[in-house]
Amino acid sequence: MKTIFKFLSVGLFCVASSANAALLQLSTSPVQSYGNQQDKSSNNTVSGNTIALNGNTWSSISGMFNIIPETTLTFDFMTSDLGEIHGIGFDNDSTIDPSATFQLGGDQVWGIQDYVINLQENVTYSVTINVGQYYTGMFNRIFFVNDEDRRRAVANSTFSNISVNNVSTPSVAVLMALAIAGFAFRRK
Ligand SMILES: [Ca+2]
Ligand SMILES: [Ca+2]
Ligand SMILES: [Ca+2]
Repeated sequence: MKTIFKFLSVGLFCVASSANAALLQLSTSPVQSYGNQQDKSSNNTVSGNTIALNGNTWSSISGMFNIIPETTLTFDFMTSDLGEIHGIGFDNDSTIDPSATFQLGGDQVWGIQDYVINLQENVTYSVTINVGQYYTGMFNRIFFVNDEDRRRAVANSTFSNISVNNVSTPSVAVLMALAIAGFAFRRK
């Protein structure tokens, strides 16, 4: 009986933990140019769950993204050379849209401003964006902005550990509570 509860609680804990973590496998999908004439260099590198953009680069990666009101987008962000716009968002075409772009920083004001950070170079920031509170629906690409309109642009952006989370927090909380209850029961 004790063993059953042990497996049950461990199982529930795993479900609770994994339900909210869906790391994007970026390298399985080709990177596309985004922003039409905005994308000047298309200089990006992708490996695993990391995309790095260099110069004046706007890129997107195809996928099926169902954004519901509870959806959050989490990732780590780092730049070693600040540009004009560092940002991220979801779209269904390659035309730029400030209402879909969450700006993280840079010295040009553009897009949704609620997640702007006073970015310092060479510092990694863990970011969580409540995307579903801004827009919902099906989107066929996630895009990344590294804007710097000058010759020999040297700005860069690195996004890693990107995950789109569609499980509402209460569901996870309930599963966690069940798992903890399982552990507590087992201890008796
Ligand atoms: Ca530009
Ligand atoms: Ca668009
Ligand atoms: Ca610009």
